[in-house]
Amino acid sequence: MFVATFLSIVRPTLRASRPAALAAARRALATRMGDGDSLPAGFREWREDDAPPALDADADARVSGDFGRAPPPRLRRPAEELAAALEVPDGVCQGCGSKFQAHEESLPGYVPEHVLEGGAGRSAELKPKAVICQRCHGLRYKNALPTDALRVRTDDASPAELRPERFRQLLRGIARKRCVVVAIVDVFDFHGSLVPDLPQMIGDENPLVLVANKADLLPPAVSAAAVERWVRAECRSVGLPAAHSLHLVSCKTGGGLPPLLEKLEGMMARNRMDAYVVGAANAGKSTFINHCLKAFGSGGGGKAPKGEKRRAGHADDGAITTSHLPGTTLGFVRVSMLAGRQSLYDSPGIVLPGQLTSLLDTEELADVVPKKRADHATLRLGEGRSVLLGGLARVHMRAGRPFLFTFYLANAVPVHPTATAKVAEVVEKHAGGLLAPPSAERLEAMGEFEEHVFEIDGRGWDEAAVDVVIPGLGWVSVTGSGSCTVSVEAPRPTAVVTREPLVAVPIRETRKTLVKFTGSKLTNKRGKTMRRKGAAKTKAR
Ligand SMILES: Nc1nc2c(ncn2[C@@H]2O[C@H](COP(=O)(O)OP(=O)(O)OP(=O)(O)O)[C@@H](O)[C@H]2O)c(=O)[nH]1
Ligand SMILES: [Mg+2]
Repeated sequence: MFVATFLSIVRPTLRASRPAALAAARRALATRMGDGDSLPAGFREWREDDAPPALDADADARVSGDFGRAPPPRLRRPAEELAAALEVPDGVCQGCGSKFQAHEESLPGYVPEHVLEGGAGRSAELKPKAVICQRCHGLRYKNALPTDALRVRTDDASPAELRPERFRQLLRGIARKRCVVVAIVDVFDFHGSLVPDLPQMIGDENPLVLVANKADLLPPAVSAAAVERWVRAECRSVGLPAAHSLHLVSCKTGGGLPPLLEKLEGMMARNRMDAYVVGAANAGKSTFINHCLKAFGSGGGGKAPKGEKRRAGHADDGAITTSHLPGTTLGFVRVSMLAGRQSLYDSPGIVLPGQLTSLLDTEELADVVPKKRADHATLRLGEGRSVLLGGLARVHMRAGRPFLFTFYLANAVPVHPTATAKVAEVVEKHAGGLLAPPSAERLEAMGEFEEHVFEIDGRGWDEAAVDVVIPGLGWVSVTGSGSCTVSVEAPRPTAVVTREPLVAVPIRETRKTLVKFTGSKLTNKRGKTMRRKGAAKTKAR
């Protein structure tokens, strides 16, 4: 096994600026709690076959706060001055921006010849309804690609049209235009969705509107102001140019979008600028544009093809294709805004190689990309304990005092604690079954995992010390007193890193909702076994 590639030390200097009194109080608290073997109030020792208490029943009600369904934006102009509509040239798929072609099914834009002649080739007035390519049709209505060859990959095996390098070149052209750049990041996968060459795409002069999307997935107790402060600090630390404005939103529920839409419309109208929506694949760019279409007067609403159900949350006719597959949009898609005076462009997302999602197939992605807020689990792990995150990653408590580990992952990824000494045996026995995704064969194909080792200094039981991020999968927040060595094994080339905790005070939240997962089951307060949401998908495939 390949060991210790990435050593991250949580520097004591991070705490040096805090008031001395607070530090002393923490030290006193840590001492009262003993040498780390005793637990803070509200926690008890975890045993392998422990029956965990139930999640707080009203957690969902408390959560949404600002990120529930939002009212439409209050706009200062009459609707006819704002009218927006999807406008793609003839011969281009409005779902993904690819040029139509009828000769090769495994290339983007494929439409069978009779459809091309009957629909896509006709002028706008004659078109019965918008034709979309076979790839978009598969993603919209079957949640899958017609063929795996149509996937955007980071390796050189894929055709030129599907390579991230082509998309990067397209996006770099934006820097030469005078426009507003709307950069979208997925706040639940922040470090997996921050495009490193974003500054080169924005250009020096263009105003940047930063949008932290998927706020509906964050734990209930997190305040929007705290998340915004955290996003600003993280952006500064990776050298992103200062944003003109920052918005925490959920493009799924519409929460936080009204002020963003007002701001965007104002900037475009005042400066007579077009706007480009950019970001990593899967960040939610197309979902955002579809919201703009709805808010400014033109939206989906077409019917699903006969015999096929319309999927909730999926784009329909009159909208851009969205899906959990990274690399859905393949070209610029234009939306005319402000009654045709300006344009808003969707763009292809960048598939980043360090993201675990780039290794997964569509079925696995359906499990791993979170759709709704998960039940976040907290476990206390001592030396020699490990937690298996489905078959996709393993967290090991290598040395030091026991710490609390809070797992922020999609619900369909099982959190399975075991002894480190038994990991190989448990993986061998349960791969593809209890420990799915992925299937046993796909796990084999992922090859040897790489181990990343981190030295962690605790900040006491009331403040998370660090987040260990597995880009594309989620993160583990580590809390405790003293120090410990933690390692994470994940398939190459997943870039496991540490960062300042997003949820700074996880303990108070998780104390009430302490959940311990064993495989795909959890037990409620009355001792009854409940199936975890999404657990049906974790059976052997
Ligand atoms: N929970 C949640 N899911 C979201 C949100 N916004 C988008 N999604 C989901 O995230 C996935 C990706 O959304 P898209 O809009 O296709 O993302 P994109 O940035 O256009 O992706 P590419 O076209 O691949 O670059 C879809 O499954 C969306 O339903 C959100 O605010 N909350
Ligand atoms: Mg898209």
